[in-house]
Amino acid sequence: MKLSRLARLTIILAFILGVMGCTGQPISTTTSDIQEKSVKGYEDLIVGFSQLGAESEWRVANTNSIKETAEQLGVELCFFDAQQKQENQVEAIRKLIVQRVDVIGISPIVETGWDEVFQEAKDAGIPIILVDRRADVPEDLYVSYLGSDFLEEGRNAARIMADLMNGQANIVELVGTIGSAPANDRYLGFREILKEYPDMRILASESGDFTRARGKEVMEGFLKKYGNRITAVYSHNDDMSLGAIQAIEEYGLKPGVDIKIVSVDAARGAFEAMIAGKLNATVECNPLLGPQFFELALKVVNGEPYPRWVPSIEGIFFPDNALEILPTRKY
Ligand code: GZL
Repeated sequence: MKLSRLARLTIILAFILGVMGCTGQPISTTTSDIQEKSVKGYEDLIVGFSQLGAESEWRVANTNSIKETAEQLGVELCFFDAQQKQENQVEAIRKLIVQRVDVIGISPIVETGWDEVFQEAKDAGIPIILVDRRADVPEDLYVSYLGSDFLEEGRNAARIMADLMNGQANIVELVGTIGSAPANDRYLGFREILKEYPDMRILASESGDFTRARGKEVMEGFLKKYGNRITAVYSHNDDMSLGAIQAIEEYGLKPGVDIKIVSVDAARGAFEAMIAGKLNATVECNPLLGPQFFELALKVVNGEPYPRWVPSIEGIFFPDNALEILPTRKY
């Protein structure tokens, strides 16, 4: 029987990946290994993870948490960084299927475009856990979501800004990656609360793609167009806020004073900016999801009960105690 080129390539890839563990270490296969253990421990787990990239302090901390926790628990981790490209995440899932991992974790860069490859994982009997970001797929294509309530983060940002600005503001908004769950929901949650404040207007809203560089560029454009009419910035993450701070200073205004800034993530850089009087509040979005992820993965693999959503534990931070809290921050 003549095999197609794709079939031949898949078999070769399966052989290579099959004898190489996810971490590149050969997996020793003895008779006892072949007889599946009834209940697995962390040291028996082979976990695949498709990370979207390394665009922000938050993402780097999220990756470190996943890798460090796998190391501590003795989990075989097969980790792929998609460098901000959805097609690389799709390819990673297909490699993890060939690798026959026990479970796949993924932080989908955008909400749509996952049905086909998630179905392939399901057909291969490999459960998918959504980590950090959600995907817009049928409920049966993933087993659980571990992450934040981005809508509530947006609502909290609006509540804080209304309080800070006494219900009167001309706001510019730095939006996260277009199409991503955090950007979509932080956008909606903010507007849901803003409806209660007729004197709080959004002058402009544009994506800075969660990066510091783009956040600076977009803020420069806002300042060019609206100048000191702007009285407040709502930024979907701290990296873009730090870029906006630079742009505001270069424009000749004082960030945190002339233009108030409310941000999301609660990364170290935000605490440093609050201590410097350049940022007014940050709504925490916790990236340290490693421990919760592997605990959930083990339950899924062992068929133990687990929730469809494991919410992250988060707070809201202000300048008044930023100096005291900064040393305790892990990211
Ligand atoms: C939110 C996460 C977002 C962060 C950004 O859970 O997906 O992506 O808010 C990061 O800093 O880039």
